[in-house]
Amino acid sequence: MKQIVLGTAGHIDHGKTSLIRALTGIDTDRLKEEKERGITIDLGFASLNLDDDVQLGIVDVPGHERFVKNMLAGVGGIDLVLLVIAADEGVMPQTREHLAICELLQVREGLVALTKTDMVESDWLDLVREDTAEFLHGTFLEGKPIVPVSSKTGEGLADLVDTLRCVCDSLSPRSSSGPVRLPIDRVFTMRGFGAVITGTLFSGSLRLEDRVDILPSGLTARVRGLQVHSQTVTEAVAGQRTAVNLQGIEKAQLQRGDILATPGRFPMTHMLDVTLKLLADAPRALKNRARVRFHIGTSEIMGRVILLEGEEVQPGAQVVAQLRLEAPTVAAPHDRYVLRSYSPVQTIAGGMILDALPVKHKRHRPQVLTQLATLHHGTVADALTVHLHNAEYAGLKWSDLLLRSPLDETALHAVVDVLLQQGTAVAIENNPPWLMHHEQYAAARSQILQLLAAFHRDNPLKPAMFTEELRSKFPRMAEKVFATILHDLSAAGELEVSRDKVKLAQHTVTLSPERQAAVMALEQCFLQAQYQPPGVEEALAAHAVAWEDPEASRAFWRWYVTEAFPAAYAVAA
Ligand SMILES: Nc1nc2c(ncn2[C@@H]2O[C@H](COP(=O)(O)OP(=O)(O)OP(=O)(O)O)[C@@H](O)[C@H]2O)c(=O)[nH]1
Ligand SMILES: [Mg+2]
Repeated sequence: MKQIVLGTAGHIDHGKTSLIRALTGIDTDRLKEEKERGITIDLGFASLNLDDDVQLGIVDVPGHERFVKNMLAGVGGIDLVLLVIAADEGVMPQTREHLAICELLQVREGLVALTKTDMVESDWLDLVREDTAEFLHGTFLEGKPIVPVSSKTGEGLADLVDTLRCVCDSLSPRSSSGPVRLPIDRVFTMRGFGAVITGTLFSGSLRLEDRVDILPSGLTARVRGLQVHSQTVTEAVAGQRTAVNLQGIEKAQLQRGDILATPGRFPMTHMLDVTLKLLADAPRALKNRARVRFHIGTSEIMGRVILLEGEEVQPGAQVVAQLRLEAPTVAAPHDRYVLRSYSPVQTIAGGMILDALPVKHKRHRPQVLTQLATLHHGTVADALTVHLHNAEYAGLKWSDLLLRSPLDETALHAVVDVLLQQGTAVAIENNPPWLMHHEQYAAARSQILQLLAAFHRDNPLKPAMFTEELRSKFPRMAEKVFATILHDLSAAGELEVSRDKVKLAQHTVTLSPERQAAVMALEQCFLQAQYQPPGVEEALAAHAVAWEDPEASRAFWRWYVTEAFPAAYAVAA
C-alpha cells in the first residue's frame, strides 16, 4: 500500500481541522485548550484510506501566527500539502507564510481547498477562485487543483477525495532504503508500556527490537512496539506516520525536535554550509551575523548566519552561507531547512544543506565559494570529489562518504565505482571503499619518492631507510594509506620494501676503489680473526683506512658490519 503524508496549511480559522474531521471523522484538536478556544495550538493527526492502494497519514497544523513553530514541526516530512483558504476571507498572512514554508521545504505536491463555500455567493466564489489562482502563480502550486468545499454541508467533499486520489497517483513512494531518521514530533507515556514517540519516518525502515540512537542526547533505546495509523506492525518504512514504543528511556529524556536514528550513523554538528534564499517579501535585507531561528525536522535551534560573500542578502536573492548554531543538530546533504527572524518572529528564508560537516570558513574566500557552488549545482560525484580533495592525505572512509552524500549505500557504491573508473579517486581499501583524491594520492607518492631520494643522497652508504622513519614524515597520514602507497609503489617497481626498511629500486651503495679495497681488507681481517674479532678503531687503524673524515669512516664501518657483511656482523654482535 502506498503511504503518503499530507499536511494541512493555511490561515487561522479557515477550516483546516473541520475539513479533516469531515474527511476522516477524526477530531485532530485533542487538547482541552484547543477545544475551549476553538483553535488549533499543536499538531493533530489522522489517517484516511483513499482506496485499496493509498493510505494517507494526515498532519493538521495550527494556523495561528504564534504557533508557526508547531506548524514547522509538522510539515518537515510531508509529501503533499492541502492549502486551506476560506472562501469568505481569501488569502491572509499565514496563507502566504505557510505556502512560503512549503516552498522553502520543497514539498513535492499540493492542492488547494476553498472552504466555507456555504457562506458565500457563487459569483464571490468565482472571484476568490481567480484571486487564489493568481496568488499561486509562480509557486509550486501554480496550476494545481483548487477544489471548493463546505465542511458544514459536505458539498465538494467527494470531489476533493477524487482529486486527492489523482494527486497521490502521481506521487512516487519514498524509498525506504538508507539509515533510519525519524524527527520526533510528540512524546507521551502509555501506562504499562513507557515512553512512546511519534513522527514521520523520514528515511529507512524500523523494526521491532531495533536499537536506535536518540539525538542530540546520544542516549540509546530499543524499539519495543511499533504502530502505523493505530495498527500494530512489525516494521515501519519511510513515509509512514509512525508511533514507537521505546524501552530503556524515560519520557523526560525525550522531546520534540529530537531525532531517532540508526546508531552511530549521524554525527552531530554546530555548523552547516547551506544555500540561503531570502523570501521576496521578507521585510528587510538579511545582514551578516544575523541571529536567527533555524528549523530542521521537528527542531528549532538558535544560530547565526555567516554570509560567505557580501555584507547582506536582499529580499528575493539566493546566496551560500554558513550557519553557526547554538546547539547541535543532525543533518544530511540536500536536507531542507527554514529560517525565522529572531524578533519579530517571522519566516524569512530557507534553503538546502550543502555540507553537514563543514570546517569553519573565512568569508570572501574564492575557493570556498567555488567549492560550495559545486556542492550546490554539481552531481553527487562532483560533490564527493570536492570532499576528497579537502580530505587530503586522510582520504574518505565509507562512513565519511555516506555522511557527505545524500545517497543510500547501493546508490553510493555506484558513484564510488564511477569515481574509481574515471580515475578521480584511488582506492586505499576496496571493501568497504576508502578513497583518496587522485591528485593527493599522486602527491603522496611523489613525496615518498622524493624523501627516499633525499635520504639516499644524504646517506650514500646506507642501503635503505627505516620504514618507520619515512612514515614519521607523514604524521597526518593513516597507517593504512601509507602502507597502501608503499605497496603500490613497490608493485610498480619504484621501490623495494624488505622487512622494516625501504629503498628506491635503483639505489645501490657504490664504493670508490679505495673503499672497496678497504672492505676486502677488513673482511679478510675478520675472517682471519675468527672468534677474536678486533675492535672498530683497532681494525681501522690496522688496515690504514684513514679517510679524510673520521666520522664518515665510523659510519662506513657500522654499515659494513651490519649490512654489507652479515657474517662479520654475526661475529661482532
Ligand atoms: N459555515 C462553515 N463554517 C466552517 C466551515 N469549516 C469550518 N467552519 C468553522 O470555522 C471555524 C474554524 O474552523 P477550524 O476548522 O477550527 O479552522 P482551522 O483552520 O482549523 O483553525 P486553526 O487550526 O486554529 O488555524 C469553526 O467555527 C468551524 O465551525 C465550513 O465549511 N462552513
Ligand atoms: Mg485547526
